[in-house]
Amino acid sequence: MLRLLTASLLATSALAATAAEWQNRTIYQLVTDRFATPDGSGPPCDTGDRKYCGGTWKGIISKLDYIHDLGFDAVWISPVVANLEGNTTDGQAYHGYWTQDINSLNSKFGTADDLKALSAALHNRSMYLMVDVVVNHMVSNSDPPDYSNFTPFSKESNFHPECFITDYTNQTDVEQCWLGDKDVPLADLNTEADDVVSSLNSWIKGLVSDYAIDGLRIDTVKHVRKDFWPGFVSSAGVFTIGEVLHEEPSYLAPYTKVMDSLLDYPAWFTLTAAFKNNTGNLTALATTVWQSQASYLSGELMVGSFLENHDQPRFQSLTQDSSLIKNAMAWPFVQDGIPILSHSSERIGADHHSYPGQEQGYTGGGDPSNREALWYSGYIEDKPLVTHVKILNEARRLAIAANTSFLTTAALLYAVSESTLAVSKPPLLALLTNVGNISTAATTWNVPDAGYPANEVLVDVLTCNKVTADNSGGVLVHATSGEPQVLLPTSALSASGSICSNLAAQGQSSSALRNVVASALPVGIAVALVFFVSQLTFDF
Ligand code: ABC
Ligand code: CA
Repeated sequence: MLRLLTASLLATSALAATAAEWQNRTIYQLVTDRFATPDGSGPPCDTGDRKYCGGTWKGIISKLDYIHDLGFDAVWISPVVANLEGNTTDGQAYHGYWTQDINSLNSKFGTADDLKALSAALHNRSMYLMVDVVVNHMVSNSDPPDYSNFTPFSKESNFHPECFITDYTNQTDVEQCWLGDKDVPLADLNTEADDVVSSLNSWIKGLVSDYAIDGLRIDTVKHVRKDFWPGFVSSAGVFTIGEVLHEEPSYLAPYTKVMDSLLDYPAWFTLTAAFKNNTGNLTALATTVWQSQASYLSGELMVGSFLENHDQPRFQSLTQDSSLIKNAMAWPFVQDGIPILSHSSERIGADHHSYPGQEQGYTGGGDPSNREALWYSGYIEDKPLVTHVKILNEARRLAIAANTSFLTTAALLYAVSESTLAVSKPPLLALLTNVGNISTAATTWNVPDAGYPANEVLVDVLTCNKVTADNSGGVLVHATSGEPQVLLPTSALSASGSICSNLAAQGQSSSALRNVVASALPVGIAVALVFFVSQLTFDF
């Protein structure tokens, strides 16, 4: 009975709101139009056409088991509001970023009930819903825009005067001039005007509560004045992660004070450069991380870490080297911050060429060729990189369970050279290299201060090979074919888990179990509390 009540409660309310509650999660990013169709069909979808292909919220519901199987417990979906209809020189609004009416939903993706059902289906699996939102602009296919097409901002005075951004070093330009071009202008909202601000704030409050949204990904954050954000974020009342597309940690740092989290773009730039070939520089990645750890409000602990997204060329378009790919894919899962995997990441695998028409997608560069329909993949899980992702998710979960301060302790970066890097987040030690899979050079990670108990038995969870710490707890490991290693003590493994479970240390399983129970407890209490409060509200 209690179980039933709890389940129905979860179905109708947001599970969680705060940054702390998002921190132990991993996020699966999908492009709603390209993820799954409601009837399971696989219509043709040529990314180059830039047209709607048929993915919907109902489609996402039908494939939640797939996302859950991969080990993710949060899903970031495309913007949900009504967009510009019809064709433009840049195609259709299939990505959802071309807002016309913030008070209506994008009917191409489904109905209000469908979106509520998606939210409920996620909550029933104890997963979170993250919705992408845009407040910087409304989008038109004429210049000047026909402002009467916009809701509720139907007056020219709701917008900054038209000027396209030309100088990205001029912050006033970046904030008050327009993105896009004369063919598809992104009319820049006057976010200095009080009426615009209050409309946006009450809109976001309503959206979050109507659809029981657990968190927001906020678009184009650097294009709106910084002091707009605290009011918006507090109106939203849930976790917020912002997009500030810039290479420099020093540019992002002030934005870490106005919302919970930022996408870790600076590290993405150096991550990509570090692993795209064997002449990349891992020291540069470490330097970016050190700068971010030193200058962001919560260091790197609250960033959203990613290798791919819908705006950037897929990593596999830069290299086909399986070791480089595995190293780069490991990064978001082994560092500080919240791992995010874009739905394009897991599709590569030895068998991808068996899907007709996929060639372009698998080597695709940037927008729009990085936005392929996932239905071409058949959602097959038996692929090397799908397994890689599952293990990385599980390893992170085990590390969190084994160390209550895992999420609040900054990673230490060791053994840094141009070709090697060790990332220590006890009890996890990740060993990365960019020498590549044809490397015959002797590559060694030497981490004398890894901090393990003397002679602790560790396991590389990617291979289940054992590694033993030396008598001062240090680790010295040789790479094989440029593969990464992700080490955990056998005591952190779970005998009933899915990775290297036969190596789970005997006699340690009860302590591991205790930790799991301890970390599950607050969730139980929270659920009970929410239930209690909702009963109160109901009664009065
Ligand atoms: C459409 C077409 C594209 C075409 C483009 C011009 O127009 O589809 O083929 O190339 C949405 C759609 C896009 C669409 C745009 C515009 O709208 O998804 O397909 O492109 O109509 C966010 C979202 C993004 C979304 C929007 C708009 C914003 O994630 O999906 O796009 O709501 C800027 C913004 C950033 C934005 C991005 C697309 O544009 O800041 O928020 N993303 C420099 C600037 C960046 C700028 C970037 C653009 O160029 O500094 O601010 O991003 O490419 C480094 C430098 C960086 C530099 C990069 C490119 O290189 O250090 O500074 O970034 O070396
Ligand atoms: Ca703006």
